[in-house]
Amino acid sequence: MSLTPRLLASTMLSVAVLTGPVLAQGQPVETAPPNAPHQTPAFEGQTRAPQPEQPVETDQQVIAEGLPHLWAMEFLPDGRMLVTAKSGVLHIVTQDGEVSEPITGLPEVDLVGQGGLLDVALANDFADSGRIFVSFSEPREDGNGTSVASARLVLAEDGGASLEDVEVIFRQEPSYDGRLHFGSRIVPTEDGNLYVTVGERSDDPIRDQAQELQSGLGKIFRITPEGEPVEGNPFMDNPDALDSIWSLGHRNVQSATLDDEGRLWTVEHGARGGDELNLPEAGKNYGWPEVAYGITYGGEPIEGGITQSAETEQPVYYWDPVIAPSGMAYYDGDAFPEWQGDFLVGGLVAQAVVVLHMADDRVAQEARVDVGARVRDVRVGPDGAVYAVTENRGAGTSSIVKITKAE
Ligand SMILES: [Ca+2]
Repeated sequence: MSLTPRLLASTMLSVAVLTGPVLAQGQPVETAPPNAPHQTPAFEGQTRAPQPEQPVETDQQVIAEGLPHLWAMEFLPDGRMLVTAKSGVLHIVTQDGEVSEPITGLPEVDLVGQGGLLDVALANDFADSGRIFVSFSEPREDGNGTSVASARLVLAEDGGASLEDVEVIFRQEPSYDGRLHFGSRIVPTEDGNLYVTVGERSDDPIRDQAQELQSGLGKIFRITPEGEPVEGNPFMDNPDALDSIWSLGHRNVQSATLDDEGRLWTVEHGARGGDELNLPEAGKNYGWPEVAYGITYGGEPIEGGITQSAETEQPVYYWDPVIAPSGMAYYDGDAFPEWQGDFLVGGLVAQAVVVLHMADDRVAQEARVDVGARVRDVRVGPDGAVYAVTENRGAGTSSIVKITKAE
């Protein structure tokens, strides 16, 4: 019996992981006690949804390792992966794990705490324009803040690329001298505009600005590719509000994707026991920090410990304890028929790809594909496989893990 090349590669690089039903079927995948046991969900199924009857078994293969500390990834039309290194450069990674020279030329990033080069997205017309968007923590005279730049990615014969026409198109204001909660994700919409998610900069009291319409902290924005507010944004007619705001009352949104109807879904980091899935709608208030699940890192109630209010939107789903969400994808590939229409959410603390099976805009089932490392981003490849970017913060390195269905 001879080993096929594929099996050889698998032997060298990967560990087959069976994510089978280790726990009782139909029970929640989370078995740890909640941080806020006295809090109750607003409706049935808002947290701890049951596992599927038959969780999908997967194979996992490390296709690239020892990469610089990455934050995000996007597939190029040719199947290669464009990744952001937190230090402020891009790389292109092939399916064989070959890594390009650093692609330089982006604006300087403030590499502090959670800051650095963050998300990357391809413009809808990338095939013609080569246009990409990146988000990053921008050093400013009065601190730092999340900004978005646009650039043209010019692919080179040698497998690398260069950047041209680099321009900062959007700046979250105000700046703040902090290390935490920059967000962020960039989600191009079908009409070519962009949703941009950010954080509220974490510290009390600056975080209160998540509730203020004159402040860019703790918001989701909708902007044009030139960085202008999109006509029809919900607060355009309000002279006391930023025209670019789409929704408010967010904490630190590091997961975002569109579904097959073009609607934006997000997962944001909560405090201890308050990560939440939302379907952010125009002009609505998602509560932070006045209304939230969970408790503070110090174990105290958040603000008044209020979890429900008529003034604010309930999350579609929440996690206590947290998964610590990173990237997010809507699954529409062919390789996992069971996951059609599901959300795949990276979990830093969960060290897993969290699979949310949806029904009527609620989470009907939650499963987890254990990756054994902090998952920093999740994408669906052109082959329908799921790709997880992992991080080892201690070593400052990342890997890319390809997840396929077990044979
Ligand atoms: Ca909320």
